[in-house]
Amino acid sequence: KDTIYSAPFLQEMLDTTSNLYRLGWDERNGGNISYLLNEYEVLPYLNVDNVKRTVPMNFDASALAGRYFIVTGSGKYFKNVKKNPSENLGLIRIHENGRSYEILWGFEDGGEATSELPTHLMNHMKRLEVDKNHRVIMHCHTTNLIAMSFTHSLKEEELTKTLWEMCTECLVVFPEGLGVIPWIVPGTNAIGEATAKKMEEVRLVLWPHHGIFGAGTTLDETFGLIETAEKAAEVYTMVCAQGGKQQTITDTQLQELADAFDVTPRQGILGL
Ligand code: 2HA
Ligand code: ZN
Repeated sequence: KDTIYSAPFLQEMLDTTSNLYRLGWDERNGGNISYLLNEYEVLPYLNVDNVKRTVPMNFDASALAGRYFIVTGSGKYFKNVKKNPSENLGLIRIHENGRSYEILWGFEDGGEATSELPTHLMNHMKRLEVDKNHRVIMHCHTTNLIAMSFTHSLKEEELTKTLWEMCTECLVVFPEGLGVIPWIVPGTNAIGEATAKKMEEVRLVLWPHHGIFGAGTTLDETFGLIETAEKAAEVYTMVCAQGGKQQTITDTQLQELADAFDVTPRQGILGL
């Protein structure tokens, strides 16, 4: 077998975690990623009959039984992933019973998958129901989006509208808008369930005073989605610092944009 270090999915994880760290969105052990892999992508690198450890889960992930994921580790630092992938990342398979996962590679110092695994797996299950190409769940601590969760309305329509206004790209990148859940203790099944419910309609869910969850078909696309929303939030921060809006993209212009790029803006946002 080839070394797993030559696997494209592993290199992508190293690049993505490094980029997220460099952007300042994954301080300390902040943030986590899970990336659904096809068995044929894993087989060139691993003997998948060689289970190193099995870890129980206290929720039902049977819809993902037999599926493979590369995931970041609980308590691990994105800063360190590139220099030590096999401690900070793991390749897991969801057990047939849906109640545990098997570690096939990584987490070499006895580690386990991210503390946000309930949210990740619940989101994967939900997104796969609505998008057969779905593969990635990404969580990070985007500075300006977190800041906006203190200063801006948390109504999804109002927050989405502000982000759409801040950068012309936004409406095209996330026409379905952004979901917002209440503040809930992280790492719990409850926050996973609340987030997954939103993921039925949207690919971005804000955890107020904490961070963002994004979903997508590739690491690049999911990262790009989060980057776009965070860029808009950064512009909003500067607009406020400069004294507030004097003009903006109008609702009519936003609709023209949607028509030009053939996207459907979420209902109830544009007052047309
Ligand atoms: O992994 O970001 O939400 C640490 C976190 C928890
Ligand atoms: Zn977090």
